Amino acid sequence: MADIPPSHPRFASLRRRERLIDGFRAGLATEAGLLAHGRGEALDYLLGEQTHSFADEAIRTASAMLVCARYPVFSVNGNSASAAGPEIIQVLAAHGDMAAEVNLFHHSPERSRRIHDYLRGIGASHVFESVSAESQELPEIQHARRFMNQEGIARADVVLVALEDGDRCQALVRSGRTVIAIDLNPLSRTAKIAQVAIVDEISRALPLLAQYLREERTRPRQELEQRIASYDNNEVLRSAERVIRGSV
Ligand code: PTJ
Repeated sequence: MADIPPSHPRFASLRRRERLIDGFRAGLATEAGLLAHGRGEALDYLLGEQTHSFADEAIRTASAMLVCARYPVFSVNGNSASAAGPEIIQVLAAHGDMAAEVNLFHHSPERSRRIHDYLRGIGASHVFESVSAESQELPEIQHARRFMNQEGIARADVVLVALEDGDRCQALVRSGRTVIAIDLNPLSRTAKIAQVAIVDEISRALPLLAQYLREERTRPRQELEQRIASYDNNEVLRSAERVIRGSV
């Protein structure tokens, strides 16, 4: 990791960039992933690199959905593993019954296995790979993202996706699953299609999600269901867009 002084005004953002570069060098992320991260950085800059109240509301609702879920799965790609590996583990641990599944846009068996092994190595106990000998397929998508592990997303009722493309998000929703998306772009198809869009930087959002999961595991179901019912994703996206437009 480059030697960035903590006094640098954009220390946190530069550290996050270094994580992506390290992930790329370790073979977790792709070149395209570095570009996707740059787009995220630009949006995060416009958001003031902070978790806004609209994101907090989405994270709280996501926490309620994950607690109420029968079987939730965290869909992990090269960027999310690189940018937020330890924070993904925090969320899995805070939930207790949530699995992870490696699902890649630019799929290769080697990179999928590498990300799987990386997550296992840092503490994930239930990690699957979407592409396996007995995968099931999501209808409507042509590329490798259509595969679902039989023990993972194929069985899931709630899927948490991060830095995801719109086609897969849409196919997951159409398949009857509830989708929670983390995406810094409130205008993306993913953010609009997901039932809950967390417009926040992934490594900042996940520790807060882990905190809420720990606090809410024992809350009455009815209270959590009320929160889910009163959540308005369109309003959350409008608020995020207002902040972004207001800062340019
Ligand atoms: O590892 P792979 O092969 O599965 O590929 C992963 C990438 C991210 C390259 C692939 O899914 C992709 O091309 O994604 P997109 O379509 O560029 O979408 C990524 C979205 O995530 C964009 O809307 C970005 O603004 C957003 N984003 C980027 N970095 C972050 C982010 N959102 C939250 N936190 C970030 N750090």
